[in-house]
Amino acid sequence: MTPLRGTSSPVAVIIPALNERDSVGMVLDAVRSLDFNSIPIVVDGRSDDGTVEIARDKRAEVLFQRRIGYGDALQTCIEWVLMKNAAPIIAMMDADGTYDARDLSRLIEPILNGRADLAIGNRFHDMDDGAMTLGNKFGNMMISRLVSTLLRIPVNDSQCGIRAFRSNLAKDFLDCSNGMPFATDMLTKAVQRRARIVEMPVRYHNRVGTAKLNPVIDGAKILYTIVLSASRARHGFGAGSPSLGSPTVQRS
Ligand SMILES: Nc1nc2c(ncn2[C@@H]2O[C@H](COP(=O)(O)OP(=O)(O)OP(=O)(O)O)[C@@H](O)[C@H]2O)c(=O)[nH]1
Ligand SMILES: [Mg+2]
Repeated sequence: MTPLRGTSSPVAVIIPALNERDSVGMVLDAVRSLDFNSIPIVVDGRSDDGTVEIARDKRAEVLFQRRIGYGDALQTCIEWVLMKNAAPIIAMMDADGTYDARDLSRLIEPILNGRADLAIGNRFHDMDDGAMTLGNKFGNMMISRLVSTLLRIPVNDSQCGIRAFRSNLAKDFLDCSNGMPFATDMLTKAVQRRARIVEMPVRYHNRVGTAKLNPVIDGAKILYTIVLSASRARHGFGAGSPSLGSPTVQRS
């Protein structure tokens, strides 16, 4: 892998967490052990199982989201990063132990070397047995096919939760869905900004702790969002190109 370029700034790593005490510490340790400087930020959904205390013990920034939902948590945190002007690149990954923090390096690399504005993982490349139920796998593949066709982007895993993007792009993500459809909304906004999107293979492990996602209810909401977003996107494609600077990252 090409070495990470630049020396000036860290990467903000947003970690949404809702009752993830059995995995959040491990995730933070893994982020800290990466070969670039990071600001790990746990954005909590009012956990009552000690998640926040563990995150604080690990010296992560801890934010409390304003409302409820996965998308609201991410938007709370993105707004904080932008307000603080904390990092030129923002990454995100779950607190449940499913993603491998080492894949963050792979995701930020195309952004650093100027090839992409947003990098998204593809879990179908390297998935542990049982990490995704057959139903979820099928649903994810169908949704991804739909997203990729409607938005005309080469994405095979549109709901993947490990991503990295330029902070300059992030303002557009602040009026997205508060729930799980946030993941799709982000892609729509990026396409409207004519951002360059790349997909990188990532690992996907079995979850620690209990799922917060309801495959049927959340799946239906995601589908609804796709149809809505796609029709909006078709009307918004003329919005113009982003003026995105060159981010750099501080190596530890
Ligand atoms: N702050 C916050 N975090 C949330 C919320 N809902 C889910 N999360 C976190 O967001 C991440 C993704 O949620 P998951 O329940 O793992 O959803 P998923 O990855 O689609 O589903 P699984 O395949 O079951 O893991 C996890 O780290 C959750 O703890 C929420 O409402 N608020
Ligand atoms: Mg998960």
